[in-house]
Amino acid sequence: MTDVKIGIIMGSQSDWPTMREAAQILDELGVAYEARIVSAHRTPDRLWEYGRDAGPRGLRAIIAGAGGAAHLPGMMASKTRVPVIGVPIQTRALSGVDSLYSIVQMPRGFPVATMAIGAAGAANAGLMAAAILAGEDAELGRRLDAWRAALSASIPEEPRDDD
Ligand code: RP5
Repeated sequence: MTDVKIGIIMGSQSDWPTMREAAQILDELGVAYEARIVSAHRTPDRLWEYGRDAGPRGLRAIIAGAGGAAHLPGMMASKTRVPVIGVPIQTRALSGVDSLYSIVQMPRGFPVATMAIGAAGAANAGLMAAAILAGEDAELGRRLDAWRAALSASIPEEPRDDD
């Protein structure tokens, strides 16, 4: 067992600019995580080993991003009962609708908590993972509350003419 409770996995190096948004949120909230490239199609054995070991290693949530035929989150959810948060990567060919549909339409019994397409989805995945951990970590809960309050406070009440 390690202190790392959140795994961020992605199908390709090309997913990292998006998935880094999840990592940045976890950095801001002081949550330890690991980031790994695990591809359902290109490294299936790595996927299997990661899913087999995730629970015993102490992971509490896995953020999984993939694009196109995005089978990584669903396959991971089939291999471990550690909650899987899916991030559909925006693709050039189909704008990420392919990724979204691949991730969101899981059969009954093996859920993936599917986020929005792209960067916003990755950031929200970080927040979702932190919220899961906050259930057992009151200090983290307070940091998450403060993060949310700061975001609310940053929203102006009236629009500006700055264009
Ligand atoms: C998926 O294929 C990855 O998640 C990535 O989004 C997509 C393209 O991968 P690369 O060809 O850029 O490595 O498996």
